[in-house]
Amino acid sequence: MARGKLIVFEGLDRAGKTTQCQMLVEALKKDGEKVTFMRFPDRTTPIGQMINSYLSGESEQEDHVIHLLFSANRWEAVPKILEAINSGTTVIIDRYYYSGIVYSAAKQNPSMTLEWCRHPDVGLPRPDIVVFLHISPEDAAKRGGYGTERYEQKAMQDRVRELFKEVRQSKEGGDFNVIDAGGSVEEVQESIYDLAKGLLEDESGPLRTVGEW
Ligand code: 2DT
Repeated sequence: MARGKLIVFEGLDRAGKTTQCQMLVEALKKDGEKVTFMRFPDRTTPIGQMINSYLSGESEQEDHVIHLLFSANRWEAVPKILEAINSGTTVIIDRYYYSGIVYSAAKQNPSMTLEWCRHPDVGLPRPDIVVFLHISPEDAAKRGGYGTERYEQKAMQDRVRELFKEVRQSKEGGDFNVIDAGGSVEEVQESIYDLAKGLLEDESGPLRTVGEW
């Protein structure tokens, strides 16, 4: 039996990640594919509840601590991810460690470079592809204001945009497939669906792990 694939969605707020992710899951299920959906942060676990309380502003955490909690929230899901993939189920994830490193580095804490932020995630399952939904600042603005959670402010989002660019230019940039998210929901979905179908048809080697930069 072929292993399942690991597909991650990333992008800025307002790019339509969650909608597109869920549409892809439904479309692939309709085709009879075995797929499962996950998202990070997973706010349902005890660690996830601490993250949720931080994001909503109910609690404070030191910058490094919250960074490590986000990473721990991924590590605690690894057995589930591997089990699915090994049993032939494709795992589709809304945000992963790329969000983890860029949002933390965007805080501009002097000891939290992209490289430092990336360390705790080294060894995680590495996605077969990253679907990066690209949206211009103008189009993002047209889609309405930001929400009320921590990080949902323009200055932070501008830094996140720049840092995502750096990640896409790094050694693992080849994993990224940049999709223009400025079109209609249906147009964007069509490009993503084609990309995912191509991947599912591909023979693939063993699942890789996230390596050092
Ligand atoms: P959602 O709006 O998608 O629930 O994201 N974030 C996310 C981090 O700072 N570090 C991480 O590791 C992850 C996965 C991005 C909530 C916010 O959490 C940020 C937005």
